[in-house]
Amino acid sequence: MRMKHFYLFTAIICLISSCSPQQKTEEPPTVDSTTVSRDSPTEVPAEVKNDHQLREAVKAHTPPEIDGDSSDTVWDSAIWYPLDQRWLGEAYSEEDFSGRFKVTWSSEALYLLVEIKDDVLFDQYEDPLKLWWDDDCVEIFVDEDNSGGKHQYTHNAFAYHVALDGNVVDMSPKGEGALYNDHVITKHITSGNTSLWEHKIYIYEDSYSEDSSNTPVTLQEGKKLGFMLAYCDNDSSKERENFIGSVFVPGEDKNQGYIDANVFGTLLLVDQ
Ligand SMILES: [Ca+2]
Ligand SMILES: [Ca+2]
Ligand SMILES: [Ca+2]
Ligand SMILES: [Ca+2]
Repeated sequence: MRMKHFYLFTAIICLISSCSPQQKTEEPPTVDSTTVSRDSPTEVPAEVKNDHQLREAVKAHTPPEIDGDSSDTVWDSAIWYPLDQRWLGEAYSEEDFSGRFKVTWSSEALYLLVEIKDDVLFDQYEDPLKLWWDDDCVEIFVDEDNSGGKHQYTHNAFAYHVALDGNVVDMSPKGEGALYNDHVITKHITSGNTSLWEHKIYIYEDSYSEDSSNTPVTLQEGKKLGFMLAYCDNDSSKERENFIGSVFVPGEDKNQGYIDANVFGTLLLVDQ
């Protein structure tokens, strides 16, 4: 009887121990595959833009006058968005830089009010096409169809650098800087350390060509634009000291906006 019990006991132990490892080997792959499909960004095709930082821009029934004065009625009702994401440079003080902006639109264009507090305004290169990103400038990123994707040497998206002297520069498909002064009407007024910039931005499709005449798109309610804003702050250095944007950029290298429109936020045009 004792031996019988022993065999029965041994058989039960064997059964438990032979089942148990099987369960363990089956479970991990199931967990792993779930984890990969849910969390791995490499699973998402690069050309599909994720609508992160989806914000609404409310239509202006009376567009603002571009004069560097924010007393226009439409600005009263628009909300401030922060310009506070450090993309390049060391940590900075409030006195060194702080910024915020408002946005609105009409069928004709997008409008921006940008308030920048910068202790030193610096324009070291008179030539607007020389190292334009190393002078103090407002940088406006626009992707007309919110497609995302690479745009450095194409017009899939634009990165307009608006300089203190009013010149508007972006990298052209020729791989060199070009003036796009008729794309962005700009005016700013500086009082003490605070500059108030107003911009009217005409929106062009990716079919834009330097070699032909181009018509800006007519904006409509419900349209989504890829959009973000930045400021290049230089106070007297050879190269810009800080680059501060309106969108959180994941990863180590946050200076991605001039290459990749996937990092742009998304602006939804609404009419209230
Ligand atoms: Ca105004
Ligand atoms: Ca500064
Ligand atoms: Ca595009
Ligand atoms: Ca500066």
